[in-house]
Amino acid sequence: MSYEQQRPLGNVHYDQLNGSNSAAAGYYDTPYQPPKKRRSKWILVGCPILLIVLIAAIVGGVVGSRKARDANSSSSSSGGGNNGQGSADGPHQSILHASGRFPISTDGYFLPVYPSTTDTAAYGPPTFINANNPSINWPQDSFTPSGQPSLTNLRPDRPRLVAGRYKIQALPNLMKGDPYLQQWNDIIMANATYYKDQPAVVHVFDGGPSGSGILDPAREVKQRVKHFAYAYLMTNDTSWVDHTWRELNNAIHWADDTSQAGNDPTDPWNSAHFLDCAELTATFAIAYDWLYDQWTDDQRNTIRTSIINFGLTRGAAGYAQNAFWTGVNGNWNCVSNSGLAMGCIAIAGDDTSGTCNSLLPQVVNNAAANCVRVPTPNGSGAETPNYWYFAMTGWAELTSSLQLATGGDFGMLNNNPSFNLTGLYHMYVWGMTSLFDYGDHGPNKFSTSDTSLFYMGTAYNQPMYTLWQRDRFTSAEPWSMFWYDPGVSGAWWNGLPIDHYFDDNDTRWGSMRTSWTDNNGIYVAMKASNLTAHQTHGDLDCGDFVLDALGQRWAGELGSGDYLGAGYFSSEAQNSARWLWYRKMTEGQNTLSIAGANQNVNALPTVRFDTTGEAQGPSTIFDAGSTSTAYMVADLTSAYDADVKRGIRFINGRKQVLLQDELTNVNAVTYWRMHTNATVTIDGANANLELNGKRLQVQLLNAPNNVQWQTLEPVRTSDAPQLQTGQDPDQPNPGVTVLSLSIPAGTNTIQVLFNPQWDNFSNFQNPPSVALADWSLTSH
Ligand SMILES: *[C@@H]1O[C@H](CO)[C@@H](O)[C@H](O)[C@H]1NC(C)=O
Ligand SMILES: *[C@@H]1O[C@H](CO)[C@@H](O)[C@H](O)[C@H]1NC(C)=O
Ligand SMILES: *[C@@H]1O[C@H](CO)[C@@H](O)[C@H](O)[C@H]1NC(C)=O
Ligand SMILES: *[C@@H]1O[C@H](CO)[C@@H](O)[C@H](O)[C@H]1NC(C)=O
Ligand SMILES: *[C@@H]1O[C@H](CO)[C@@H](O)[C@H](O)[C@H]1NC(C)=O
Ligand SMILES: *[C@@H]1O[C@H](CO)[C@@H](O)[C@H](O)[C@H]1NC(C)=O
Ligand SMILES: *[C@@H]1O[C@H](CO)[C@@H](O)[C@H](O)[C@H]1NC(C)=O
Ligand SMILES: *[C@@H]1O[C@H](CO)[C@@H](O)[C@H](O)[C@H]1NC(C)=O
Ligand SMILES: *[C@H]1O[C@H](CO)[C@@H](O)[C@@H](O)[C@H]1NC(C)=O
Repeated sequence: MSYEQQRPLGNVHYDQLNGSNSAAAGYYDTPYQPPKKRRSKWILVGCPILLIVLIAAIVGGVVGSRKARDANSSSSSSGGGNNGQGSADGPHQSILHASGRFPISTDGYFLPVYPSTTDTAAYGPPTFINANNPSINWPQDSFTPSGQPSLTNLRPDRPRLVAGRYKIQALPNLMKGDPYLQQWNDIIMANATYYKDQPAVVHVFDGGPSGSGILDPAREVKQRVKHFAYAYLMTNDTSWVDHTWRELNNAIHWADDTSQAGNDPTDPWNSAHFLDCAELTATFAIAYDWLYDQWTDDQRNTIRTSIINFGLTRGAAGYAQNAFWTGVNGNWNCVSNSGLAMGCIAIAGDDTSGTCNSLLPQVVNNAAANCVRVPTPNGSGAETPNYWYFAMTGWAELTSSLQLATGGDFGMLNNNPSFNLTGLYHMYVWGMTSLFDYGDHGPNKFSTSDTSLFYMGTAYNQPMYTLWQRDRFTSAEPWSMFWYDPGVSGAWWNGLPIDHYFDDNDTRWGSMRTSWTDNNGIYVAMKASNLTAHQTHGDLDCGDFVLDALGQRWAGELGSGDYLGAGYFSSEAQNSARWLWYRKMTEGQNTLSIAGANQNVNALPTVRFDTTGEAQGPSTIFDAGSTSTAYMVADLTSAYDADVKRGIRFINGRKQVLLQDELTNVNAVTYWRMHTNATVTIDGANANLELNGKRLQVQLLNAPNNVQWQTLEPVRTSDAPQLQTGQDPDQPNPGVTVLSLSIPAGTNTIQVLFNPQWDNFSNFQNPPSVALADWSLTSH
């Protein structure tokens, strides 16, 4: 039986929880939005105050770190740190202390804003991990297994999960010298204080017990318990233990009331939707392990038997039944196995049931064969950029705990030789506002983050991952405190190419930008790959692109559809109900559709990508130069069963973007569609877009007869596949306009030029007309 058939109906249903069937469904599971636009139920229900606290904390952190930097400018650098006025004079070990945090603020999308400076020394080339300075490094772990690492030979001290005692002891001192650690600690403590004052997490079935379970509440409990347990470790204040117990006790008993539909006191962690069960198993494991000495015998027994009865035996049953998640290269495998392994490691030595004797090896071997395949051979996430977060959080929790507890990684690091590339995927899939967020966005993240990059940075000796991640606001969470390597030095952008082509059949896409440090520049990304093999989280989107410029997203994605819509996850087959929803069908993407039809799910476009290959240097000011360019040309014939090619490129030294489509002997009308939040005014061949006070001119060049701009509502055309009778409706997409062209049947070339209206640049050029087959690095 395929996993599609066994799979419960989706993960989580934001809209029903939220009380509104809002278009934001796709967005509010990702926290990376400007606060005013973010509409998570979490924000709506309880968080304005927290948000203010946080913003204050972030600003405070920046100000505070600048103070620290100023205070030390004379001792550790010749000219006052790296906010643009000085340079580090000596060997690089002083840079971290001298510099404080690199970003001077965050922008409207919470992305780091770097000071404009050509002071290259400040960013300390090369990037490296300075392992020899004890004042900025973790101490050595004194535990080394005798003989081969073994799942039955665990370290003698606790914690065994994520955070070693040797790190907990070293942290207060390291924090004093590292403004990043200090700031995260402050935010974590503030968040812990906020959570403790909230009522215990409410048990709510999302879409009913037969729907998608209790994943949101499970992850909220995990988020709180992580924070509370961390707060205890940092303060020895036992009230944090009491707050932890309150949440645990709640999550043991929240299904006791059997008059509520779906409640089952013997299965309060909802093992039918196993992610919920796995996340709660991990939560209880952390509480058990991190606070081991603080529990009464009764509490410890209760936590342990809950882990066994509500978590591990359910996982063992899943294995006995070959549950779908035991065989997939997606987040389900990583999260499920991680929870089970953490549960087993936490109770090892205390477990008289013997449940883990066979379960732990099974889980670890399974993860090392399946979870590790989430990164494709070039490092892309097998599902979507947002689902990557769930898979990688599970992977990092599991792998870091294995390493800490046993001294070994059991294949989690190197069974997939491309695993070390997946941090690059995450960096390149981030544009200058937000992710190239194709496909489903996934449920709310809560305890899920991208701080796995810290763990990867250390495990694969890739300091750039650590340097990139530490400037993200998402880093203020407890795992960061132990995964982060404070010995890093330099700038992640130093030497990093601005373009990258991810050349995998399953997820083939190109990422092109003007700079790593100027969020007002241009980011353009396009994909053209296998439409299946994405765990039913993809869209029919060959040729789909996003465009950022001037700090705005001009061409964007619509996000997830209705996870509880009947058939939403039914299959990736051509006739799947999934492809009848607007947000998943071809018309809902920024690409072409021939007479409204969906693309062929068996498409496998071929792609030509090239770049002049510039890498940014250590300066935050970067101009790739007037001959710099990159392009991606995709032959989309297999997607349409018609001769269709699409190319996108920079022209004019990366100041403009050209999108060109070539349609040859196409026998029906073709719709060119782009979704935008901008206000669109049409002026002949120009569509003038305005968004948050910024402007983008979209110019139609050499238009064939009668092809002209029009604006449409973000809904399907009458030509497109229609919803079936009784099928759940589309979500509305308020604020979104479709900029569109109708291209008549026959042979046509369509050229669209994007000109961002910077204050300081107006030297736009009209490119020559060059067939896609002749595009090269010097053709324009
Ligand atoms: C600042 O410099 C002083 C003197 O060198 C040193 O003792 C102190 O630890 C430094 N503080 C930080 C935050 O680096
Ligand atoms: C908490 O207790 C541990 C163990 O006794 C000790 O090492 C640590 O310094 C204490 N931390 C604080 C903040 O008091
Ligand atoms: C990406 O995949 C292509 C095609 O399989 C391969 O040639 C290339 O070496 C890979 N790149 C990296 C960085 O692994
Ligand atoms: C990834 O690992 C492979 C094999 O160990 C190695 O050849 C490659 O250089 C690594 N790449 C990165 C970016 O670490
Ligand atoms: C990608 O697909 C093509 C066409 O089916 C095939 O020839 C090629 O071997 C595939 N590449 C990989 C790495 O699987
Ligand atoms: C124009 O100035 C802004 C702000 O100083 C800068 O971010 C941007 O890169 C500049 N644009 C161009 C095209 O030079
Ligand atoms: C596309 O994905 C499917 C799985 O859905 C796989 O069977 C097929 O081989 C893939 N195509 C290529 C060319 O890799
Ligand atoms: C509109 O803005 C929201 C919030 O920033 C974003 O998530 C979405 O992708 C945008 N939509 C489009 C079509 O650009
Ligand atoms: C405290 O910190 C976070 C994130 O870490 C920030 O996004 C806030 O959202 C706040 N919240 C959390 C995490 O709860």
